Amino acid sequence: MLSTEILDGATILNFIKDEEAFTFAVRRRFAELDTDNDGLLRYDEMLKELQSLRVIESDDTGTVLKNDPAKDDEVYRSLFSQFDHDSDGAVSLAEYTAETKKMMVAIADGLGFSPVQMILEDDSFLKRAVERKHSSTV
Ligand SMILES: [Ca+2]
Ligand SMILES: [Ca+2]
Repeated sequence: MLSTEILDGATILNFIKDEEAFTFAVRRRFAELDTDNDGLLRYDEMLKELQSLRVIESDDTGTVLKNDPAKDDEVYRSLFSQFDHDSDGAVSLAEYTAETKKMMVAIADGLGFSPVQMILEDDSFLKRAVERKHSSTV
């Protein structure tokens, strides 16, 4: 499921700074992706995550870009190698956590203080950041 949410950099950074909430979300997502439960994410297991990262990719004006199927495989493989720090062909929980944090910070930096509309997957990290913001502002 996809939904449209308003997001700014502070929302994402606050989520990352909340070590407990962030670690919990990372572990839960990792377990969801690790379909054979061997504690490692291989390329085909990571594909779903990489696809959700592509959805939030945006140009300079903050517009969400549609995926380009022709270039997708190449892009996903290069994203995967970014996660796979030791290049052993699999992403460990430590690699996944480190890289996810880095990407969230990069996205937050890109957003700055001006909120933008983003299309988010229901189980994505950014969606959880938004949900966390809603629940903490009550
Ligand atoms: Ca696995
Ligand atoms: Ca690795």
